[in-house]
Formats: sequence, structure tokens, C-alpha cells
Amino acid sequence: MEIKDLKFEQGIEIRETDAFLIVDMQYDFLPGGALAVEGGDDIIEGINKIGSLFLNKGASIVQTQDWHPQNDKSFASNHPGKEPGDEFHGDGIGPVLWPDHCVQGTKGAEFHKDLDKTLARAIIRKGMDSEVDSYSGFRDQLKKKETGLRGFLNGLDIKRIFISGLALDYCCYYTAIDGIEFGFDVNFIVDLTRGIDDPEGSISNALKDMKNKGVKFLNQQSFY
Ligand code: VGL
Ligand code: ZN
Repeated sequence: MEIKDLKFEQGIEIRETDAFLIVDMQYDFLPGGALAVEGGDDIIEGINKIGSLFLNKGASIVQTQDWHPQNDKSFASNHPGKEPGDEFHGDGIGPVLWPDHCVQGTKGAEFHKDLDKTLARAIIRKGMDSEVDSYSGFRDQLKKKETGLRGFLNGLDIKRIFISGLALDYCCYYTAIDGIEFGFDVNFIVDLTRGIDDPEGSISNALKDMKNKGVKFLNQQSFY
């Protein structure tokens, strides 16, 4: 399943009970960063634009922020002899090991300067447990501990979520399928994400799985 095979929803009207999620738009995931996603900076302007559309409708905007301790087990550097990109299938870690990225309090963990910081009602941090990674904005990979995002959205009576940001095949994808499992109407704004595709095929696998689970696909045009 490739992006060109997707069908996109049209004519979406934003409601007050919608949320726009901006996933991990941090220096380390952008070109020049430790775990740069190709073309990640191309989506900043569109995110700002769609974000202000949501803001003007009284909807909620939430940013997630990958926020790892330096001793994080998802980093290859914490496994002697391992390199970033090496396969790893630990309990809540993997399927690959990453370079050190988004370490708490570092420049790489900050949001990109061009991202409009006035939009978000909340910032949800994740990946703070050194033993268990959290790709999803909702909870860790073992599904044991939530981040608070579900409670926040439920508290505002939000029914529909719209996902943008990085990376398509990791944090955006896991956030989307958890959103479905938690009962939200999940909408994935494909042209406001970019993927890593490591291991190869992970973008198309993510798209296929989201489609099967009932995630809807949109692009920026869907709102006009
Ligand atoms: C992410 C890999 C490791 C992401 C975060 O934001 O997609 N990917 N940590
Ligand atoms: Zn991470």
C-alpha cells in the first residue's frame, strides 16, 4: 500500500470537538537532527496553516514531544556493540535501535523554531521511561502506561482527531491505531507527515494497517 493508492476524504468541516495533533516536530527529527526524517521541514508551513484553521474554529491543538532520558534503552549507544539502525526486539524496545535523540532538555528535543508555538492547548511528553519506548502519543509500547492524552481529549469531549507530524511510520502511526483502540474517529493528514521507512517497507505496512483498522486518510485539500 503506497500513498498514491490511498483515497482521501473531502469537504471536512472542522468542529469544536475536534483535535489537531502535531506529533514530534522537534529538531532531532528534522533535517540536520540526530534522527532526521527526509523532507520533515517541508510540512512545517502546512501544519501552521491547518493549525490556525483549527484554532479559528475553536478546536483544540495538541503537540507531542519525544522526551528521552540519556540512558534510554531505545538508543543503540546504551547497548555495547550495537549501532543505530540495528534490529532489536526487546520488551517495549525496537524493532530497531535509534541514535540518541530528543534527550530531555537538549536542543534536539526542542520544537522547530518555525513551528507556530501559539497554537497548542497542551504539550504531551512521551518516551520518558528508559526501559520502555513510547511511539504513540497515547501510551507506551507495552500498553501499560498512558501519557494523559486520552484523558485530556476525553475531558474536552473530543471525538475526532487529526494527525500530522513525524514520523509517519512510527509516532504518527502508533498514535493513530491507539486512537482507534480508544474509540476516537481518527483522521490521518498524509501530506502533513513524512516517514522514516526503516526497516524498509514500514511506511507501506503502516498505511495498510491503518486502513484496515478504520483510520481515514486526508490531505490539506480535504479541509477546503
Ligand atoms: C520516533 C523513532 C524514535 C517518532 C520517536 O517520533 O516517530 N521515531 N522515537
Ligand atoms: Zn524516540
